[in-house]
Amino acid sequence: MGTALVYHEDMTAARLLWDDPECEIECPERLTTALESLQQRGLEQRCLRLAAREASEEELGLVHSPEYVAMLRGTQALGTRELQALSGQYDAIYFHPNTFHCARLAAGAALQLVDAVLTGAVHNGLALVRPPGHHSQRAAANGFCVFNNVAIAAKHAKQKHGLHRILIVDWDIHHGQGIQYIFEDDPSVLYFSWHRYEHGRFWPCLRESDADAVGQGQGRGFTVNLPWNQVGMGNADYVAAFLHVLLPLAFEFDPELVLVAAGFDSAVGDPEGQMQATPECFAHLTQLLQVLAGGRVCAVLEGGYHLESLSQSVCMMVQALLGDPVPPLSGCMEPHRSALESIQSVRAAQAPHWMSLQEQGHCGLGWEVGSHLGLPVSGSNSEPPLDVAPVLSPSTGSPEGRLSPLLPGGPEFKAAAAQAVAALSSLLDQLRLHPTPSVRTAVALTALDAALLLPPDVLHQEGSAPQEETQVWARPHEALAQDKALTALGKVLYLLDGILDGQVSSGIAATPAPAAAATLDVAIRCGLSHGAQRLLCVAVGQLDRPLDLADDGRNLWLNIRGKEAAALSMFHVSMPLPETTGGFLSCVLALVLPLAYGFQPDLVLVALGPAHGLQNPQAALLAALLRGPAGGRVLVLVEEESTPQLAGVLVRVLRGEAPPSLGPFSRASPEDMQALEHLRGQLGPQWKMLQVAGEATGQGSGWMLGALGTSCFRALRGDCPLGSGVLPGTAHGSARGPSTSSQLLLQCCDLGAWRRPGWKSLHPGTDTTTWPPGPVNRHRHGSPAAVSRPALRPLGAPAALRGRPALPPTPRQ
Ligand code: Q9C
Ligand code: ZN
Repeated sequence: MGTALVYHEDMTAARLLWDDPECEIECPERLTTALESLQQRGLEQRCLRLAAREASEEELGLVHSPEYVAMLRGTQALGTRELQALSGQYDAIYFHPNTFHCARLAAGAALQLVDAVLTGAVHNGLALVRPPGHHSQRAAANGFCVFNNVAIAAKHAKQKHGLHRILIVDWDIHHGQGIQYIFEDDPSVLYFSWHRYEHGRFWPCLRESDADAVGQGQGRGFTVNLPWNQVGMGNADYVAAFLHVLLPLAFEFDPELVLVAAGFDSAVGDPEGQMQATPECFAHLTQLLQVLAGGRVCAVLEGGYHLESLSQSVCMMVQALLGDPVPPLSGCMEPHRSALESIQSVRAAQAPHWMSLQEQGHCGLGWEVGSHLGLPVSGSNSEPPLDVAPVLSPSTGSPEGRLSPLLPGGPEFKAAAAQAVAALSSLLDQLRLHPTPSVRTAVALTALDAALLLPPDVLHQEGSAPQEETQVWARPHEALAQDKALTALGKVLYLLDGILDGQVSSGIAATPAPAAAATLDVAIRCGLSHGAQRLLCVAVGQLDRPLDLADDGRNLWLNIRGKEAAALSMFHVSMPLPETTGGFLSCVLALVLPLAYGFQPDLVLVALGPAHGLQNPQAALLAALLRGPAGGRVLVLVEEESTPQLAGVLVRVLRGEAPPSLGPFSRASPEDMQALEHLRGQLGPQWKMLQVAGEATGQGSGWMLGALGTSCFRALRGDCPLGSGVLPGTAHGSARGPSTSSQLLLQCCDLGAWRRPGWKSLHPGTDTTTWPPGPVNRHRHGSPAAVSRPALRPLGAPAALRGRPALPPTPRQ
C-alpha cells in the first residue's frame, strides 16, 4: 500500500504546431520537468509506478457524446492546416495528430488511478497527464482540455465501483466549468472550485463561475464556487478557504473518494494565475484532504505553466501523499480582505444547503457578542454582497484588466516571481532545510506499547533523558516525585529532544494520569528552552495552563474541556468540548486550525489529559490535522491508563495514515456554535485566520486591541518564505552573522519583495530580526555543544522575557 504515480511518455507527444501565444504554455516540458523533479528528489522511486493506459471509447462515453469522440478520432489523420482550422472552432484549444492518443491516455490514467485506489492496491496517487481535462465538456474541447479526465473518473467510480459520494476538489486557478456542467444536477458529486474571477473579467468569464452558482435541481448545494476577485492570493487565503468553506462541507458530505483536479497554475510564478501560494501550500492542501474518505485521494494534473513552480508543487503534493511530514507554511498567514469577502459570499450562498454553515456567521446567535455591546453586526444574508462590481456577461469578456507594472501581473513582478521561485527551489534542494527526519514516528508508551502492534517503520523508543536532568525538571512538581512519573518524564524529554533535533518527526508518549499536568508543564518549558520559537499546546481535558508560564507570544495555550469559552489573552484560549460530530468539527476547523496556522508554531504538543472526553476517531483527526502547522513536529501525550486502541490510532495518524471516520454528521448545538462565535468575535481581530467575513465583525469586543494586534504578530515573524526555526544553527533574530546559513536566510527574506511588491517592512533588518525579543537560547539545532542543558535554568523563560510588551502593529497594506 502506498502512492501510485500514473504516467506515460506518449503524453508528451502532442504539442502546438503553429504560432499561438495563448496556447504555447501548454507544452510537453510540463510533464518531463515535473517527472524529473520527482526523480531528483527520490519521490518517484517511492511510488508505485503505473503506465497509463488509453481510456476506451465506451469510457469516454461516460461523459462525452459519440459524435465528439468520433470527431477527435478523425483528427489523427488531419494535416496541420486542417488541425489549425478545427482548433479555431474552440476556445483556447490546439489539436495535434497525437492529441487523440494523448487525451485517451490522460483519461485512462485517471481511470487507472481510481481503480488502483478503490481496489486497495494503493492508498492514494497522482496521475501526471496532458492534455488537462476540467474545461472540456460533453461535446466541446476548451481551455487546452480535450476529454474531461476527472469527470470521467468520477462517473467510472460511481458506475464500476458503486460509489455514492465523490468529492472533486478543483484547485486549478481556472474554473473547471466542464466539471460543473457535467455534475450540476448530481448530488452524488460535490464539486468545489476556486478560481481567478475578478468579478467575471477573467477567462472563461462566466456568470456561472460566481459563488451564487450552487447547482441545479437535486444537485443544489453540490456545486461550490469560490471566486477570487483579486490576484495575489497566497497561502493564508488558500488555507482559509479550505478551513472555512471546503472542509466543513466535505466532512458533512462524507465522501467515499476525493478526486483532485490538481492544477498548479494557482501557485506562485504562474503566468495565468498570478497568485502567490508557495509550493509547500499544496502539500498542506493535500494533507487537509487526506483526512477525508479514509485517505483515498486521487489527484489528476490539470494546469500549471511555470515549469519550476509546477515541479516544486507537484513534488510537495507527492511528498504529502506519501505521508511524509511537509514543510511548514511560510510567510504572512493573514488572508486578504478580498479573499475574506469571497469566503463570506460562498458561505452565504451555500448556507441554505449545509448544516455546517448554519448558525455560524449568518445566524443570530453569534451576534450577541457584538450586538449587546451596541456594535454593528455583519454577515447577514440580507446585506448586499461586499463585491458589488457588475459581472460581465459571458459574451463580453474584456481583456483581463492589465495592472500597473508594480502589481502582480506586471513584467517586473513576473521576473521577481520567477527569480524567487528559483531561489526557493535551490534553497530547498541544496540546503535540504526540511530534511525528512530518519524516524517518522517514535513511541514511548511504557505499559501501553506492549499491547500495540507497531508498524515496522515506527521506532519503539528505549532511551530516556539523563536522570539528573529529568530530576531537575521534575523538582518543582510534587506530581513528578514518584518513580513511575519520573521514568515517564525521562522518556518524554528524550522524545522531545529527538523531535527538536530533527531526528524524529513526531511521537507519542504516555504518563501516569496524576502526573499529566506536571509532565505537560515540563514539556512546554523544555520545548521552549530547547529551541522551539513558538510552541502550540493543545490541551484536552482537565489541564490548566502553567501559572507562571510567560504570556510572551512564544506559546499558545489552547484548552478544550467542559468549561465555558474564554480567551484570557491572545495566547490563552479555552473552549468547551462539543458533544456532536458537527460541533467537534467546527471546533477543530473554525478555531483550533486557524489559530494553529496563524501562530505558525515549530512544535505542537497535544495532551490528552484527565477526562479529555475525546473519542478515538476525534483524537486521531485532531492529531492528523495538527501535523500541518509545525511541519510534522507533533508530540502527543496520553495517559498510561489510555487504551491501546487510542494509542494505536494516534501512532498511525502521526506516521501519515488517514484517521478513521467520525461517524454520521450531527449538527452542532446552539451553545457550541455560540461559544465558537464568541471566541471568533474576541480573537478574530488578532488572529485573522479565524475570520470568515471581509469586514470587521465585532471588532470592538476584542480585548487588547492595538496592543497585540495580529498585524504585530506577523511583523514579529517577518515574512521569510521558509519560516523560522528551520535553519540549522540559525533562526530569526540571529540572522545577522556572516555564516552561510544566515546569509541564505537573508536572501530568502529578500523574497518578501515579490510577495508584497513595494512593501518595505518585509526586508531583512527590519521586522525579521526583532523576533524573538530578548536573549532566548535559539541555538538548539546544531552541534550538541550548543545545547544548553536545563539544569541551569529549569523554570521557563528567562526573566527578561516575562511581561515583555508586544511590538507595535504593522498594517498589512
Ligand atoms: N485570452 C487550464 O489551466 N487562456 N487551462 C485564455 C484568454 C486559456 C487554461 C486566455 C487558459 C486555459 C487547464
Ligand atoms: Zn488552469
